[in-house]
Amino acid sequence: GGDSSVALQTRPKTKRPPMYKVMLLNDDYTPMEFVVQILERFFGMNHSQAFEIMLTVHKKGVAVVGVFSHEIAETKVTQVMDFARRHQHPLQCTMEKE
Ligand code: NFA
Repeated sequence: GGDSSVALQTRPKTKRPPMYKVMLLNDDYTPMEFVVQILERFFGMNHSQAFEIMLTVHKKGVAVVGVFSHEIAETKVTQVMDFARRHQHPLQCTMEKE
């Protein structure tokens, strides 16, 4: 850093890998129970937790459904998008760095 392009290491590097929020987006067509099923199947929630998060997405438009490493987050997004497409529902799932 500075004028010399030498990094002055003032403290030990303990940087953790970035984590990614996985989010579900509301739409007008995907059945509520299908969203609940997704949250149970891919995010390990019980029915009560899943119903609560589904309602949050329904009412607020979006909700974080989990926080994962990049690789796991990508896998979750792909699993949800593939499952929704196979059932012909427009449900959208995205990820975003925390
Ligand atoms: N809004 C959808 C409905 O009324 C339910 C839904 C919830 C869809 C959460 C997507 C995400 N059928």
